[in-house]
Amino acid sequence: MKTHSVSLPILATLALSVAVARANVENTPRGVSPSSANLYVPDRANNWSCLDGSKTIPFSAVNDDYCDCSDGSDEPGTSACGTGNYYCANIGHTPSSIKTSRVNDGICDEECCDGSDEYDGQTHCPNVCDEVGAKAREEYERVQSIQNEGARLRRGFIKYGKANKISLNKELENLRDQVDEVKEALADAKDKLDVANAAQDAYLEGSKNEREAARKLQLEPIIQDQTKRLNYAIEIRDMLKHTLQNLKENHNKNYHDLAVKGTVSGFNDYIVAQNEDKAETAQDEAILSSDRQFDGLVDETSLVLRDIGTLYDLLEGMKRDYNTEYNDEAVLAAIKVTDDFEVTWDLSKQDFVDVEPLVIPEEQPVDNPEAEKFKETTDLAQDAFNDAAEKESKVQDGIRDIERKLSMDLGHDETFAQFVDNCFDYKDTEYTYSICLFGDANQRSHSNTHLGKFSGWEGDNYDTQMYTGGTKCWNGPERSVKLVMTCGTTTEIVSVTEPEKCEYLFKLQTPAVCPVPEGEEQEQEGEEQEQEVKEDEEDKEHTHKHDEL
Ligand code: MAN
Repeated sequence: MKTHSVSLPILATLALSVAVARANVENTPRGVSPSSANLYVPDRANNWSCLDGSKTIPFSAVNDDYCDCSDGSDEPGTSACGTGNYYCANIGHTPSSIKTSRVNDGICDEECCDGSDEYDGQTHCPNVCDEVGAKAREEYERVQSIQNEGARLRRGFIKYGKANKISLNKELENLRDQVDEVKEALADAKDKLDVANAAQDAYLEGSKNEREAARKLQLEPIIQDQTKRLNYAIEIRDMLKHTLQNLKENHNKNYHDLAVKGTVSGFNDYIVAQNEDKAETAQDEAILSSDRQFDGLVDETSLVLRDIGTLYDLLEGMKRDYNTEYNDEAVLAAIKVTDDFEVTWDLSKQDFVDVEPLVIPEEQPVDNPEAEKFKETTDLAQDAFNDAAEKESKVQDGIRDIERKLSMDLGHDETFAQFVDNCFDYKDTEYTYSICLFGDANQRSHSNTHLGKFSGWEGDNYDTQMYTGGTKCWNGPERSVKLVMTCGTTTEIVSVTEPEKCEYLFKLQTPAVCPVPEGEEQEQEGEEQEQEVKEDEEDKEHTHKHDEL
């Protein structure tokens, strides 16, 4: 076992101690940082104690490539202990340290750009600190200039945000002042409209008979035509019914002709259904006007035509399949009726051939100045009411919109005010992603998938937002977005990824999160308070003056 013996006489040690101490500061053992140099000074006996106090060894045993101390502090410059830290001065760049186990391990460590970690001559590590340092300084400058420009822009955002808050509050106050006024105007317009409508209704009621008479005259020919059609249809329907009734009663039951039996049974069903229909439409009476009279005739005609169609189907079915050898007279009579009827019937239209539906003419405008006047008055009242309603909802919508904006958490200095409802797109090879800040996030390809709605900030730094409650993922959670912001001189999405299925990570660079130089935030807060106090005073003064008036 290697040991260290104390050989210097005590006196000589004492005499030398000051000089040694000085020399030690200058000649700090390899691997010791300047800030720890004072810990590597021998005592008067030229001994040295491990930093954990566990052992005292000759100072010469420091960095002798043998590990004496249990904390490894005696070998800061060799890998003998391997657990301590080796300091690289890295002149030209930034000092750094590596684990002592990496000293003389044959690898040029990046952290030691000066190459001092490989000094045993086995591996040559060139000193690249000037070069690396220059690059690092360049990068630092680049980041610094982004941050400076970003901070400048952010100050602009804050200025806007604060001014915007003030103007929103003013606008809100102004709109709230208008509420009573627009409500009253609306109620007033509603009253006027009611009065105008009532007057017009009364007039129209009074002139109803006159209008009715004119309309009756106008519709008389067409009503006559439709009545004729209806009567003709009823006549034919009854004739077909009569034919089938006759068939039912008089056909020869001994023949058991299935076609005849089928038709008779269909006819029985028709009679039953018709009785039910009658029960349902029993209350349909009292035609009030000529228009309703005409409409009623048309409806009734189409019901009769439908019956005719049904009855004809029954007869036609029999005609196709009946047994001609039986020569049943009742059957032959029904076939004859079918043949005669068939030529008058258009199967596709389910109406008689060459018959087109009658078209009801428009009501002739009554040439009456009094009626015109009433109409004009109600139209004007209606327009005024619409205007008042529009004004009222504009005020109410405006209040709701401002209240929504004012309730939003836009950062402690209102930095994000100008981003409310601002949307940003990002295209990757498969999808176009879009996010409207404080709104919704979407993913588009051939269709649109909702990724979530703004649900709040995450953490206290105002640099991460969550959007949740998107379209449910197949066999998974509802889609959601985490939006992480980093400092940049422009505001844009720089990447979108999906680290977990249906959980998206949007990265947004923006000046809004660039660090504001220290002290400035407090300065701003101070200014803010000052501004608030000033506004309060102005308000008080205003109220005071108002009261005096
Ligand atoms: C769609 C997209 C993807 C998502 C899958 C999940 O294809 O929304 O982003 O991973 O659905 O099924």
